[in-house]
Amino acid sequence: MSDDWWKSAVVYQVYPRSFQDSDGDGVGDLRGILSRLDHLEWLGVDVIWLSPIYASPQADNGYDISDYEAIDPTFGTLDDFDALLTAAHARGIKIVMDLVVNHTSDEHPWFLESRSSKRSPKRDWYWWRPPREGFEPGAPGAEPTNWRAFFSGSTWAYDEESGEYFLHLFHPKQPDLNWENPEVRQAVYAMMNRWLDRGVDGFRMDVINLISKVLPLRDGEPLPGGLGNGFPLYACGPRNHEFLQEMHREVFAGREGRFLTVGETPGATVDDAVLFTDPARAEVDMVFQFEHVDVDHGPLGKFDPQPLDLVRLKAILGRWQAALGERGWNSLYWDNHDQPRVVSRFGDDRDHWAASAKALAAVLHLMRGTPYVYQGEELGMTNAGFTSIDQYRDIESLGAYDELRAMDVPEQRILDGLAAMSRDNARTPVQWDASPHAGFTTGTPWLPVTANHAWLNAEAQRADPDSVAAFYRALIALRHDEPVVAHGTFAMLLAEDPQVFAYRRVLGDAVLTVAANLSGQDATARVDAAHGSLVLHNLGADTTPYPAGAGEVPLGPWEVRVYLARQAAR
Ligand code: ISL
Repeated sequence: MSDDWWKSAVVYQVYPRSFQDSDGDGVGDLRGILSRLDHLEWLGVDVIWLSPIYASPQADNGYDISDYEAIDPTFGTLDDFDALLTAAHARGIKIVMDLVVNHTSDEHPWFLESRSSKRSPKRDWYWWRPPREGFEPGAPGAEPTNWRAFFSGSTWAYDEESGEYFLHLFHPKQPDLNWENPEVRQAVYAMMNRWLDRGVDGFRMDVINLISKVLPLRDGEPLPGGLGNGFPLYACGPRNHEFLQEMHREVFAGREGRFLTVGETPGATVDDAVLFTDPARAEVDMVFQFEHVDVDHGPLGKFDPQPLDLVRLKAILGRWQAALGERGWNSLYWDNHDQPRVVSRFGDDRDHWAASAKALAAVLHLMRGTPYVYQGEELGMTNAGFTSIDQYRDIESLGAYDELRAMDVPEQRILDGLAAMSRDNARTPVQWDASPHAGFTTGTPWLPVTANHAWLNAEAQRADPDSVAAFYRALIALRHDEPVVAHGTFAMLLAEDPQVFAYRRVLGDAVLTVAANLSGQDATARVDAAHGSLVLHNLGADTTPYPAGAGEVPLGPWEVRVYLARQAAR
């Protein structure tokens, strides 16, 4: 297996809470995942990325960790984990763990110790600061900087005991670790090493571009509402690359195994990503960029979504394709546990549900990079359809609701924004079958199962060769069988076309042409001729070789055609 085996791999993200429950408590667990490995093997994925299963108060569904080396009882035991790892490996599937080390839970012993006294040896493991000069401790405006937290409010929480504030870029239950302190870094590396010794195959690193803050901490540009934008002062900060190179040396460098590392890097530019992923720099294999999933955010932010501008989306993805590939590497994703369902967001989940799910899958998977499938995406699962605030569980959604209400945004507008964009859209239980709770649990699911599971479910789709799931399976097989998919060059075609997403991949004598109509109206893709066979198609059984006419591919609503030709190397 070569060092860059992950270039031809497909990763499947499991969000354990919503994947499969085995004990009837309504929350998914490790034994549940074990019982569904058949599905993942059938799909053909190479790697599972497991969202956090560590001990956690679950304020942010496990992204608030109180013990990095224990399994949360909700999900099972270390024995259950080992059994899952062994069973996955036996099927040739690797497991990549979520690594959440920008912050811990406020219930982590490190933080409890840090909080216990100003003289605690771990005081400096977190970011403690006195109130702003001239302000009474705890008084409005006394926060050490004006930064706005990701999930609403200030990034600073006041601790009455010591009269100081601690930093939390996310929720107050997620205090930021101080990566300037070498003991913190060594503790993280030691923990990572123990997981690798246990047999895991790598890490997905949560917000790993936020770990280095600009010193001294200072105010950001003012935002409407009184707080400020600290983002430029902690995203891709001054020591970010140094820390990742150190991590690589301390954790991965001496090991024999073949790992996958992917850094989650909100706000990273293409130039940042090249630095993070250039193999010569030994940082991470790839990063999750956000430009393409922020494309529809409106003036009020994420919960103010705008119609998709396809030309803009293609320009963003094309730019990432051009910059990463020879040097550095892309990850490819539409969905994860923080994003709404792509078929509801960029597709058409009413009139062209299956076709649009497949067309979006094809344009994503056949670009250059490593594709990620988020659980249920392979079934074309849709947004949750919640209409009232009581139905939401996600702290980001609940925080945004309160904040937008306080800004006098009309309630219906907020609810529409949440219905389109809430993270809970991705978190409803996986729809395994048509039974009352979709085969997810025998109890009451922690978040309701979407009603369309009666017809939209894995059991039905695995029996149907034309299903969305069968199409994902074919895409994954194509990547495994045809090296041009993983390794070919990329050229965007028809960049200005507002309906068609088309591109060409070339490797040696193989030429792969992808033409997709991402609209509900007929379209024509004028892509220059390269004779070949139709290897994937999402509508009916047409196998017309390309081109049908002179370099013109007629495309019905949401139709995608993928042609593979062999020709003399260019
Ligand atoms: O989902 C988001 C808000 O729109 C993102 O800003 C998200 O918070 C950001 O991508 C970081 O996400 C990761 O870290 C968070 C956690 O809540 C997310 O689930 C995780 O993916 C804090 O650990």
